[in-house]
Amino acid sequence: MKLYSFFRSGTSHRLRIALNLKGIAADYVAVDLRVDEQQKEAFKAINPQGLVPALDTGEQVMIQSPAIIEWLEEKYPTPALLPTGADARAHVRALAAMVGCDIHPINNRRILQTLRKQFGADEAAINAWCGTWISDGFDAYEALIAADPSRGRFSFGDTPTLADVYLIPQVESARRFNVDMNRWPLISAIDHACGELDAFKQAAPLAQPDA
Ligand SMILES: N[C@@H](CCC(=O)N[C@@H](CS)C(=O)NCC(=O)O)C(=O)O
Repeated sequence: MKLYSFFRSGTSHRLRIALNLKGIAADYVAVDLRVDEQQKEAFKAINPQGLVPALDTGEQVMIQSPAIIEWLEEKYPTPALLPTGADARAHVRALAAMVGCDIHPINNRRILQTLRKQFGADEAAINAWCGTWISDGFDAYEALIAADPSRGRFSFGDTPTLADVYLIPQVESARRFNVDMNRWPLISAIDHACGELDAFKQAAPLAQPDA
């Protein structure tokens, strides 16, 4: 398999974690977002959306990290990223969606570039923008996990799930935008627990060949 990735991309990071948790190796192909390589014809032939990640399985090229991670879960069911039981699965999927649908997309590079270029935002404004939406999402995430009797060392239970796969890259991004993580002790504890696992360590931005 070939993984088209950028070290600092949150969506690439979440896919790297999922691949590592499943024990699946993929050759790393760096796409440098700093020089807009994702917009070049060569990459658009792989993903016409001009976004990373993409996963070339040899049989097909897959895009959209949620779709790829669901494909991984179906194709390589163990270890499972979703708990058993429809109610628990809905809860874990909701936590993942809070990050994947409601925090990450509005802090994405192309949004920030538009804020800079068309709306004159400086770096302080960019940090404030990202801080607003990360804090809004993390406040709700922290409240949900605080209220969940099934919470263990991770977002749900004592093994990493899809929720952690989405959460950890967003914590990484929060730090990059100078968001003070002390406000969310439960999320910080989960970040610490994940940070002890090789699957997460090896997926970290600074562990990538293009870092
Ligand atoms: N919904 C897509 C989003 C992918 C995405 O936004 N990727 C970002 C990096 S995290 C990207 O390639 N950005 C390029 C740009 O903003 O121009 C997914 O989950 O795969």
